[in-house]
Amino acid sequence: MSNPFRNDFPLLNSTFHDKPLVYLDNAATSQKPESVIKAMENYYRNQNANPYRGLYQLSVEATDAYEEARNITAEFIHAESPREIIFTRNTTEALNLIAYSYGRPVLKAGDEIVLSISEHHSNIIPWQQAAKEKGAVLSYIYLDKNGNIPEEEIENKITEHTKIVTIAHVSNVLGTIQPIEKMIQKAHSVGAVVIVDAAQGIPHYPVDVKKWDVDFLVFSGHKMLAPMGIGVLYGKEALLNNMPPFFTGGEMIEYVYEQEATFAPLPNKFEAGTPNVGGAVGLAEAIKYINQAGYDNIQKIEEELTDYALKELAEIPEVTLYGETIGSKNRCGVISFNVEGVHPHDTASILDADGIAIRAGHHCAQPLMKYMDVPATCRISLYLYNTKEDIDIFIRSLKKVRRWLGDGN
Ligand code: C6P
Repeated sequence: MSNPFRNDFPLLNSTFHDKPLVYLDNAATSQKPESVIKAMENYYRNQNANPYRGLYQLSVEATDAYEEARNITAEFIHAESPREIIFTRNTTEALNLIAYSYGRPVLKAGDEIVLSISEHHSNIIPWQQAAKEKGAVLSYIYLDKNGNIPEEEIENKITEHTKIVTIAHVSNVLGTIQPIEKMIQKAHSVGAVVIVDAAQGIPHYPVDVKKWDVDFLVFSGHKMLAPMGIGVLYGKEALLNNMPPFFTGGEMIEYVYEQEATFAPLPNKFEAGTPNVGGAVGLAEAIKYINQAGYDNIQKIEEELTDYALKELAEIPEVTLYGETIGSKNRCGVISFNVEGVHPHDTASILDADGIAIRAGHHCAQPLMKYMDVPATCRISLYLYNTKEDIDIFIRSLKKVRRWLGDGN
């Protein structure tokens, strides 16, 4: 069956090394549909001005476009109010903001920050830094052999010492979907605050911050069809109101005196400097695209392709697969693997020569690599525009890798 979305993505019709592009690195960043590219072009052609600062019509229009993007984002994740949506550059910046403005003021010596061993470096290092400064400790939740968080780990690690639980909804290495609702309930029962890193979740699964009762949630636009340079921090209004600003400067103030300043109300308090209006416009259009495509349809395509790719990979004897098994409801189309006797970088280079884009390396998750006892993995990651043909081309090329580079051939 032909894919109903593929033709909306101009870059997918290009060739690389004279071969049609097979793009299987969606966990790193997604391609952008024509509608997002056009919306941004329209903004820069017809509406561009510095928002908030000008009293002239064009600046008012830029402000309106930016605030409309905030409203659309708030509705998309079911936030109570657009004031709870802070635009950042990306997930990394949003996590740093929380660690700085929420973590540092509340943490004390002996407090624990609970996180999983599969977190991305962006959800580890900001907490290491905050913990070092405050004498707090990072307490890791370890995974079972399929990459799931076991229930006992939630029970044992989230305790009365826990002040913060910070967890990725979906692992960027194993594609495992973690039991965040259970973790939120447990964390709240001990009075801890929960941050969900939705960078790999929100491109594929709907988010309802109210239903989850999550305290903070972060994601990047570029992994969900929007441009790079725009990200989102959601925070409950009461928490955000009590937090000091992260960056300071223009437009985040109420009044500036020679020796001190008062700060603007939400969300401006956390958005110092000229914002990325074009990026926010692109994000709003990406949200419209996802809403129109429908998460159900996105998941249906991805589930079929994930099962197909796992089945094909499992039939290659030299391939080791990591993460949940075929047919599991606990995983998405992020698939890590290795080819026996071949360095992942070599595998990726050979595939690249056939026009196939995959990621190889530690995927910014070195503690997980150490836990899995592998130096690196190859990773394919799927999105709504991928096809069975993409997988077939990938598998054909992968079979060459072992023939060319594997031990004893
Ligand atoms: N993972 C990957 O190839 P930024 O770079 O700020 O947009 O996103 C950081 C980030 C945070 N959390 C998770 C779970 C992620 O997967 C990522 C980004 C990409 O896996 C690039 S390293």
